[in-house]
Amino acid sequence: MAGDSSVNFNLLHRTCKLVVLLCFLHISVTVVFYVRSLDIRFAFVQNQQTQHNVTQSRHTEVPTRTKPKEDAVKVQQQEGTQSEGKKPEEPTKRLEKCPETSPLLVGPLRVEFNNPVNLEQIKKDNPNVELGGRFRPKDCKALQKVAIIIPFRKRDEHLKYWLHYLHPILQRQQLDYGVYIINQDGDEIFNRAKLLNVGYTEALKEYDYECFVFSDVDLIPMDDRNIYKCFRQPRHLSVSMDKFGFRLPYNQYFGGVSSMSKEQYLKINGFPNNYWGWGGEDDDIYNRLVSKGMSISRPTGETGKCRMIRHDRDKQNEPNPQRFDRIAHTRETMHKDGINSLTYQVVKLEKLDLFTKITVDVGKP
Ligand SMILES: *[C@@H]1O[C@H](CO)[C@@H](O)[C@H](O)[C@H]1NC(C)=O
Ligand SMILES: [Mn+2]
Repeated sequence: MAGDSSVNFNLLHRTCKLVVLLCFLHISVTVVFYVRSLDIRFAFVQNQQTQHNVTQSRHTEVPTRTKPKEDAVKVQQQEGTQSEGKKPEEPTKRLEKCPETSPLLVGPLRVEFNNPVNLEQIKKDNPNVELGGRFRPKDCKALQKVAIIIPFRKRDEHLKYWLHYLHPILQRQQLDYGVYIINQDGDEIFNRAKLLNVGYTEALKEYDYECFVFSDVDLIPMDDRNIYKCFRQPRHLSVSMDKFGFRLPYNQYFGGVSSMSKEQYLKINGFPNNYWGWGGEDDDIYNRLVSKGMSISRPTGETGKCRMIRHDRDKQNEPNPQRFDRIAHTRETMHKDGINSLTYQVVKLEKLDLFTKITVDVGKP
């Protein structure tokens, strides 16, 4: 009787051990394959980023450089008006939250660059924009505080158009916003992503911004329902550019205009500081987002239409030959290269009527 049960027990014990071992084996195999599939997916993404640009440059590099003359310039009068001659509100007065969708939006807009615009006129057209390019709605409390960061060097003509078109749009969107032009000092090779990091840092010194829109100076939205604010996922706003035939050039494209909340930005350690020259930094940012489990939110192709002001390639912004290699290693480099390793010197800080201009020395490669 006693021997019988010990045999049973032994058998049971061995079976259990076997089962546990099998489970363990199963889990290990699953984990290994899961990790490998992640890597493959990631490699696939990078391959697409690279593929697109290699074919792109073969076919279209030349045509984009051919049309140098622009700037016959036409101003399009926009009736972006706030309520007329009311007395300024008491600062203590409690405002109601602005509605989820602004009632001031008008939808599709005409955008053209045929007539010149001048700063004096833009200032007159936007009397409610305050020093430094700040604005907040008078009659309601904005849903988000948005800093608009624009990397810049020697593009004053483009900046005028940007201000002319964007100030009325942003006011109609009822945002509490500020415009920051981050001007790279000197003639060293351009570093877009590092300038964006500087903009993030400098804007936060001034106001408690919770959302950051990163925009090229030459991109103008063609629909004011494309809201320059932040969403649950990082947002890509310039989704159908005239330059790319009003289509996304590739699915992982994150260049042009994008927005990120403070949390989203910090989660990826900001942007890379070591992309000198043209290209790849936007793909690096995309890789950062994906590697942190985020996805890209976008407006529809219709709402997301925008125009780019035509221009030649800037001097000291040649395609960066290291960019393909860099974007292949984002995941290894992103934790030590980003907002935690940012260094720069502010050379000049100017509060102008329609924007804040911060001239910075970002160093050289
Ligand atoms: C690929 O092309 C896009 C669109 O011009 C650009 O924004 C991106 O930086 C390029 N990426 C690389 C790796 O060259
Ligand atoms: Mn451009």
